[in-house]
Amino acid sequence: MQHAWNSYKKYAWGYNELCPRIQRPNIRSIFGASKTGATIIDAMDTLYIMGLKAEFDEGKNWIEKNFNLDDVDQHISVFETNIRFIGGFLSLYAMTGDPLFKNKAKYVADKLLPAFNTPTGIPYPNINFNNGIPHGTSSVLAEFGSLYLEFAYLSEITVEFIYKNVVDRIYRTLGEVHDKKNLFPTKINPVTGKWDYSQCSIGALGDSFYEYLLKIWIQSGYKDNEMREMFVNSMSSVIDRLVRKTKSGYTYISSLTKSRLNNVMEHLTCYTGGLFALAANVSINKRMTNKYQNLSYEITRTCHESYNQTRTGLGPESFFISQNGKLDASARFYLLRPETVESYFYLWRFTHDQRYRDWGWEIVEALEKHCRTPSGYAGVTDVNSFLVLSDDIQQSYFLAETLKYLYLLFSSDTLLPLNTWVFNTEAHPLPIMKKHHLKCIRQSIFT
Ligand code: DMJ
Repeated sequence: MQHAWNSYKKYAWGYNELCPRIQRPNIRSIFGASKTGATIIDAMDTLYIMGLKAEFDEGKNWIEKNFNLDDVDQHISVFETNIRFIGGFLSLYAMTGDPLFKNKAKYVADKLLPAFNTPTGIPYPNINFNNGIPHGTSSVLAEFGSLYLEFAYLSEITVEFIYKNVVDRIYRTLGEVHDKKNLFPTKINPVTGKWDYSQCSIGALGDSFYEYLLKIWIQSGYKDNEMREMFVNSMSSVIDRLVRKTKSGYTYISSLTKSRLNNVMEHLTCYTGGLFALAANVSINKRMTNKYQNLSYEITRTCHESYNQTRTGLGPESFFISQNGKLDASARFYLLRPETVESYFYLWRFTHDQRYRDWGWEIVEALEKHCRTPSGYAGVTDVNSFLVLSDDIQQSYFLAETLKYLYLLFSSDTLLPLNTWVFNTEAHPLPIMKKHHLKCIRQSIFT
């Protein structure tokens, strides 16, 4: 963490991300070339839990004096801004109680509010912070479905209902435009409410929507029964339609294109090992606990195998395991992604089976060997290559998620216990509500 942070500080301080090899800011970051400090904000809660006080103070000082979105004159993702900036600030507020972070979270959320001004309440995918004009014709399930945890908590701490109201509206609309029996398509037009039925996925474009159904129920103090129902129904469809086993005995989760199964599993889908483990552990549906538990072991084993069989020991972006048990990597790059280690973390917490720490340590070694550069960390272009080439990007989520989950994997369970905290999809922990303070109860989703 110190190597990643110090390198970013030396070569890209204030910019969004670092290119460690050329020792320059990543001007092609999803947040653009401006100095909006995505790496600082994403990394701060990791620094905090690691007790890196000097680095934390540097970050806080930058946030206090320099953080500003007003001049960003380009289309920026509503979702990414929410999970990394708002999620990061809210976690910091929850852990430190410092009002600076609450105010910054509110400032960013206010920048996003114009995006919700659609006939359906489903937000536009992008917004220009400089002029407040939203943009885009197609909204992605994983994106508009991963706003609730942050907006609900923001309403809680500011006692301003607007944030929770806009995200409640999304789920009311979903109740109207979906039959609640089937999987959700991954795209919808936010103006007309018409779905684009071509793809269903619990990986890319769908992933954190499903993750948030479970976590919204947890965040509500296990009270939000509509979210529970949506999660349980969705998981039945996922199990029926997307979960398969290879002839060699590896369970994997695929996606559908025009109702046809794509027989690959994505790295992004590897978070589902942790998702099913969490669902089983909080007993969201007692009848399914064993099933969820088994799936969590099986999927995590498959994802481990996707790392285990490559030359670098890093997992490919997408893969299949063939009849004879051999890994076939269909997209061979590795982007410093966290999903597999995220699953190891949950499985470790729930089982204390040493194998998950051993598997996590294998990742640490592979990262040190193939991703570490003299000035930070970067992904690799081919996990199977003899000559490993770097993609030269130190993703901000590497500090927010990959390093945090690795650290937690080797820490005591009393650090961020799972009966007190729920992690957003960028690994920023938010408190589980002990009781609902809010008077603005959502009208029923299922009318
Ligand atoms: C992260 O930004 C989040 O975990 C998101 O939900 C999915 N993709 C990246 C990491 O791979």
